[in-house]
Amino acid sequence: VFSPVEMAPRDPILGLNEAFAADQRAGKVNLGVGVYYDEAGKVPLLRAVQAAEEARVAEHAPRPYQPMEGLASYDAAVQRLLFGPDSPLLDAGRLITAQSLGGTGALKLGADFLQRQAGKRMVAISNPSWENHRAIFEAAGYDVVAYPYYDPKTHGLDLDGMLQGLRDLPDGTVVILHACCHNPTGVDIAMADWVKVIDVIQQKGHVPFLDIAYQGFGSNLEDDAAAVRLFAESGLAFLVASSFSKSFSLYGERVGALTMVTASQEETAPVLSQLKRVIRTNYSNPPTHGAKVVAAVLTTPDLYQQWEVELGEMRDRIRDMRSSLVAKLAAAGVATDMSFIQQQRGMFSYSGLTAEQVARLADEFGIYAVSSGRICVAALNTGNIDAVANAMAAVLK
Ligand code: PLP
Ligand code: TYF
Repeated sequence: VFSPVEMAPRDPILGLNEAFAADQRAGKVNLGVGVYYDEAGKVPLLRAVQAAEEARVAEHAPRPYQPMEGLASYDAAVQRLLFGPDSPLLDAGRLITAQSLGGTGALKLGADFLQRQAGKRMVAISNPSWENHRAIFEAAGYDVVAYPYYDPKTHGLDLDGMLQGLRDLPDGTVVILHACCHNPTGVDIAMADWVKVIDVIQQKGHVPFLDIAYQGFGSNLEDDAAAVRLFAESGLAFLVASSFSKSFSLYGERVGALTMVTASQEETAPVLSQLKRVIRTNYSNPPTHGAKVVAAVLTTPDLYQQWEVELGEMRDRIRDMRSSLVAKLAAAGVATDMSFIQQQRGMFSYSGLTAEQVARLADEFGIYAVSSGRICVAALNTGNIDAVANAMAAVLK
């Protein structure tokens, strides 16, 4: 049974962890995987999370199965975070939220649901996008196409290309959109331009599927949800995949959610029943711990405030690293204007390094980045940034 099995290709991002681990050099730096590290180079345990966990452990609560759609208080809190506490959608009977295994799990639930229940076979992702978008939807049986997004000449958004690309897709295509802090480019869509994107999507009957994995890493929790809220105001039916891996630094607990906004109250019960079927036939019901912790933080004012402060600290540290990197690259003799790194948002920078330059960074300096040139700015700290800037300068010359 196993003899015909061939080696699968490595994940282009997670595969870097193995190469990094095998590197014996003391000064090695991993700018590959999108994880927030603190100034000490550690994955932080947020104080708000720790407080919620301590309270939870002290409860010595039993561990029954959860409902298929997960913890109700968590699902409701996710909706408030996405749409805002005053959103009319919260009471409109048009929202379905299911706790998921991270943002990845939310995308997979949505992919399976749309295929089985809406007959969807085509999905469009941005060019470029998070590599796993393509992989998840291909594995779910979709044809994956790309719409223009990033313009390497301006290091910015190719808005006209994007709008035309969306117009050129067959009507009713599922369109994956990064709600904020685009992975991998760090280039976001301005609010005035989101209006144009929504307009085309509406005209074409496309199915918007928003991916929000970095809420709080761009400007703040509210502003980073602005695109989601614009879609909410449009009256369209759409889907949202939330991930709390980064914003709560809870990567391994797999905390995410799929939210579906139906077009009318009548649609909600059948959609929920079919979503539960997708869940039941995949993993039955989700784990308890991460959702309990996140729900406690989101629903306890003190902890929420604490969390917002900690998110702000992470965001500010990344911003400091961006300006510092730009300054250090210039000081190291890089003649081209690298200030775009400072304009980009979220954890990543599309540095403009070529695959060859990225390979040299790893070979000659033990500095690992994604071959697309994406670097995780959140992995920089005052201890490694000089080495990174000097190495980047060396390969850019
Ligand atoms: N979507 C995007 C754009 C991401 O960058 C990530 C990163 O991990 C995810 C989804 C998946 O999140 P999770 O780790 O919670 O599955
Ligand atoms: O883009 C990243 O680095 C993160 C982490 O298959 C990640 O989103 C990377 C690859 C992958 C799963 C998560």
